[in-house]
Amino acid sequence: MLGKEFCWGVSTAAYQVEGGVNEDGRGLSVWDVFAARPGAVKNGDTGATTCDHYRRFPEDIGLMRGLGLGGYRFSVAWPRVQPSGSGPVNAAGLGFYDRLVDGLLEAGIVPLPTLFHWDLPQVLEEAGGWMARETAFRFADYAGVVADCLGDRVPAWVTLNEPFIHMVFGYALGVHAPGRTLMLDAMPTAHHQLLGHGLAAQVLQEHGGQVMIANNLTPVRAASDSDADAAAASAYDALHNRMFLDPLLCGRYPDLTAFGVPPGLGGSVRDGDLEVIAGAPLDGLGVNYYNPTRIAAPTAPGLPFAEAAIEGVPHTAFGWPVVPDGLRELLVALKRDYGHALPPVTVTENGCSTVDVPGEDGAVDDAFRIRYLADHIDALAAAVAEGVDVRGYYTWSLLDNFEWAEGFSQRFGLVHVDFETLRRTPKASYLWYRDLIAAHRARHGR
Ligand code: IFM
Repeated sequence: MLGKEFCWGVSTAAYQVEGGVNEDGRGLSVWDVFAARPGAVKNGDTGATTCDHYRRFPEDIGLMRGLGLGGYRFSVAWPRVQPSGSGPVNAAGLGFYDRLVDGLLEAGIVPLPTLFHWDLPQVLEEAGGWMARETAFRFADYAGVVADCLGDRVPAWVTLNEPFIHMVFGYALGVHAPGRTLMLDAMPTAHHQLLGHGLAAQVLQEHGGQVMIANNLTPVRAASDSDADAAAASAYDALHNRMFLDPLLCGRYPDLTAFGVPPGLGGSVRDGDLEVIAGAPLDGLGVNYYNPTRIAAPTAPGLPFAEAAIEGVPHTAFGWPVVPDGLRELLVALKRDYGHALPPVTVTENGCSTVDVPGEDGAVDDAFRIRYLADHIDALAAAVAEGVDVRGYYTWSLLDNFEWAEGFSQRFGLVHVDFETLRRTPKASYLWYRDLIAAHRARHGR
């Protein structure tokens, strides 16, 4: 049974929903530059307008109020606040988040801002991006600027969103901004993001805020009982999960020698860094869960693992396997592996893309999403019954939005967005989530 204070929320991110990229002195982000590259994003889509949340946020808060939400996780666009990534603060850009936070509080919704959801100011990318150690210090300065403005009304912050995905897609493979293809040489971006987290966490905690980080985590399953598959699965787990949890929760990096990475991540870890990363203890761990990963031994030289398909389960429109029990498995394993070092957990993202087309009556019947959400929430409740301290569940996402390299082709929202007219239409899943939240509240007399 989920407790009285359990927080039901939705998540979004700035570049995916805001639009308004030229409004009020916002600087360029790496995503503006990347999306302008021919072929980088499906159909040449960009986040220039997307859902126009920048202007339509009062309507979107109305939709959230209609859901009876406890929390809204959004991200702050660093280039709106500091167009050059450091130095002068853009009061008009910061003013948007000031109004957003006030609007949320008026609607009885707790704001949960993420400070970095992949839209680095382009000026910082030109100085090395997250490959440069300096970026960690600029991030902490920026966190202080935002906390000075919003800290009186924001009880908790998420520093980074999915540093693993940002490292791999943005810097190793180049399929996300900034589009660099460094492969294993991208490892320093993991350390610099985590160092930035640690430095920012100190600043945020000095402002009286609680600190979380949102990691994309996956339970890793070996494709067979063979020793080779087990070793490959363990290597993948070290890269995807433990590289971003062990430093935060235990103050050390896992063994990455299977990747040819010497201790100290190729020289990027300096004396004292791990104390900074683990030194401002997390008040909560954000878990973004979408699916488990099945791993086999490599079949070609290069990486020490190969990804294997998960068959016999439904798949989302994106082709991601739907395995709700993977969420229970993941949460229970976190408690088993990290014990008392594990802070309370919040599921900061979970959701699916489906092909959602309004019917003749305008309604969007996304039964697949309802089943997906219901089954994952059941899995979460099962983990709680097994003793995991889970404080909230934020579904991805409130609105259909700009899905990075997939542009507008993947719809994750509880609310359908017509990207021509920007008209919002609550889907069947919106009504279902509203009723779920109302029933939970009624059970707890709230
Ligand atoms: O849209 C993304 C989000 O930005 C980060 N987590 C996964 C979501 C779905 O791909």
